[in-house]
Amino acid sequence: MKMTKGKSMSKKIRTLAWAGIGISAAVFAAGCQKGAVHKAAPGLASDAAQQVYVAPGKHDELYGFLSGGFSGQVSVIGIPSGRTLKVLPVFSQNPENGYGYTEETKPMLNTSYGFIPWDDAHHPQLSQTNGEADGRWLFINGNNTPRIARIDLATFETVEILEIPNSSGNHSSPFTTENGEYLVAGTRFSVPIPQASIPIDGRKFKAAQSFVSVNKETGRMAVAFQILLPGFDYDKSHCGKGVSKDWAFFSTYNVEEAHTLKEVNSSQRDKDYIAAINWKKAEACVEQGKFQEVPGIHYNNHMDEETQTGTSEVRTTVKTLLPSDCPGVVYFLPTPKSPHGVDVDPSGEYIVGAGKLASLIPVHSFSKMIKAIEAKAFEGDAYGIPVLKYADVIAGEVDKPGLGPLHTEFDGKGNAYTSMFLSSEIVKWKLGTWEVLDRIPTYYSIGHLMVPLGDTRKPYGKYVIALNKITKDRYLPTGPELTQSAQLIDITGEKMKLLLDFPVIGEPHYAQAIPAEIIKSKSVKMYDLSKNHHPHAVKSEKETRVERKGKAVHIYMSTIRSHLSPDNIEGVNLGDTLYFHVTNLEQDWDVPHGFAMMGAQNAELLLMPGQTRTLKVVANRAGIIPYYCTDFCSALHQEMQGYIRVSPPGEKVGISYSTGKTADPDAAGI
Ligand code: RUQ
Ligand code: CUA
Repeated sequence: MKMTKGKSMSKKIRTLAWAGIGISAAVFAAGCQKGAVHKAAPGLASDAAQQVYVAPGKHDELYGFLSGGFSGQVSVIGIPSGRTLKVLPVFSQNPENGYGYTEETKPMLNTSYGFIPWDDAHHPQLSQTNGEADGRWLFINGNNTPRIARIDLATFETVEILEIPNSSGNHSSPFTTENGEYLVAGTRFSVPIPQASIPIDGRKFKAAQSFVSVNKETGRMAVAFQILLPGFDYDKSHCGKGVSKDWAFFSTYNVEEAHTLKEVNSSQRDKDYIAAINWKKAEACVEQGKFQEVPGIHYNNHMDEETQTGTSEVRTTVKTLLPSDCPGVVYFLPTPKSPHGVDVDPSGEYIVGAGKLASLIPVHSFSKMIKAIEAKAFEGDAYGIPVLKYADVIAGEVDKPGLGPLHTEFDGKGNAYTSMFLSSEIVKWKLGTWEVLDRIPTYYSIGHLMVPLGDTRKPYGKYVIALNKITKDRYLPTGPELTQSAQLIDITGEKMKLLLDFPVIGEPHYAQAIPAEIIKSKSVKMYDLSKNHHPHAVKSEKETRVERKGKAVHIYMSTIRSHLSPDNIEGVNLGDTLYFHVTNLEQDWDVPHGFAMMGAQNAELLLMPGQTRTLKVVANRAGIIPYYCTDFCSALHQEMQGYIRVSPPGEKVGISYSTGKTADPDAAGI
């Protein structure tokens, strides 16, 4: 959680200071004071209210997608208002609509570890074509049980989840190549590959960095290949663009390979690396058969559009490429002090490292890197991987930017914005001259920041959003646990201007945003009932029925304003398993119905028009059990209900029920 994170970071700095490594106690104290509670919000623009005010009935300018962090979900907000529009269930079960509880959606959460109903979701990434966001899909990583999810931006639903084999902490993920060929997915932890029970000294650990292919038409993902790198820790990644579009960059820390007291032992050297991977070359080597097929069990779960049902496919191996079998595929760029973020500017020439513990921001030059590679000017190698010379590849350094740089975004006008966790601010600096142009405090302890489209070739450089780790006094107190906080900042002028604070859900790490126009008109309003090929769908009330199959009772139910059909079901026995296959027959926008049964052991169903979902319930109490619609759908919503008679052992009652007449929704709906 945020407090713990803040605390552990402070502890790390203090420990380092005592160990005499780079950062003094005075600096720690300064960071600490900054992190403390500020009084007002200095620098609030006088016209801020006008800039964020979206009049009732008016739409926001941009969609924002915030990762939920430990909530496992994604929230959709409007920018500039900061209003929450929707929470999209991704890795966590969501009782509100039954995601992860229904028979159709449960398969989405299958993994090789079993059914995992939660994850830690960090980095949303919009799909790109030619380096620009195309508004088709949003990808996001599951950090804990390595997975990548794909959300369809027409329906805003999670339609695919791919498990990443042989990865341990899918953190530097999922970042797209500029034409969407691959998502890169780096592992945070190194482990034995293949997994084995061996002493934890790290010497035999390896890191599998994955390249996930994305089908251009369907979006379907697959682990194309993995590259096996030395057993360091890997933090973030980003793909190149423009001149560097064939490359991907991963930050590393703990090149010391320490596996105890990491906060001290992994920070002994003054430089770690950024790994530069030539994915085009890797792809060619794989095509030439230079890979090994190694064990790597992983699930690929997909929501079928026609049947509206999720299925899991299991794959057992993965293609693995050893750098030694593909010379030139990877190089290390020395980068000061445990780099966290690695961000590529819109031209693709500059690669910005952000050493969490460094007192400068190093910017590498892609063209200098290529020159140094061609000249074979290496300072040595690490496990056979050539290490370039810092002086050869560095384009420039931003001097004294602040403390604790984490992430950098770009405005497309030649400026970069870096978040400073310890000094709790955003620092604006100039690409090419490296001079600091402006700084603005954030409340408090910023992690990621996001300029809409700020990691594409065409940033929408109007705002930057600060995603802060500590909230303290910014809102009314809500007991020990506080919401996390975001801040909207205007970056159109010379000086950054604070416009708005808004609370967020979970812990947004990274975020993405896209002009509303790109997505809005494609938004699906309902599912077409005539195209619903769910095996248990009903197309009209005439088809609604109850069927017994041994100890299972299948209830084919429909919802339409304002009744559930069938209702008054008899002939269910104690201990029977009930399958409520419920179809919402409505064909009108924004007319969902809900379904809940007293004592159901899972959640409700929330059915969109034209959708079928199945709730599996064990009849575990004899008597008369009510069920009803949970969504206030019409003036007669409260009439949408029914009963199930559950017979105790020994009572013999045959299946019976009553079905509704086909109602005219337009006549009934109010
Ligand atoms: S990471 S700030 Cu995944 Cu930087 Cu969170
Ligand atoms: Cu349907 Cu309330």
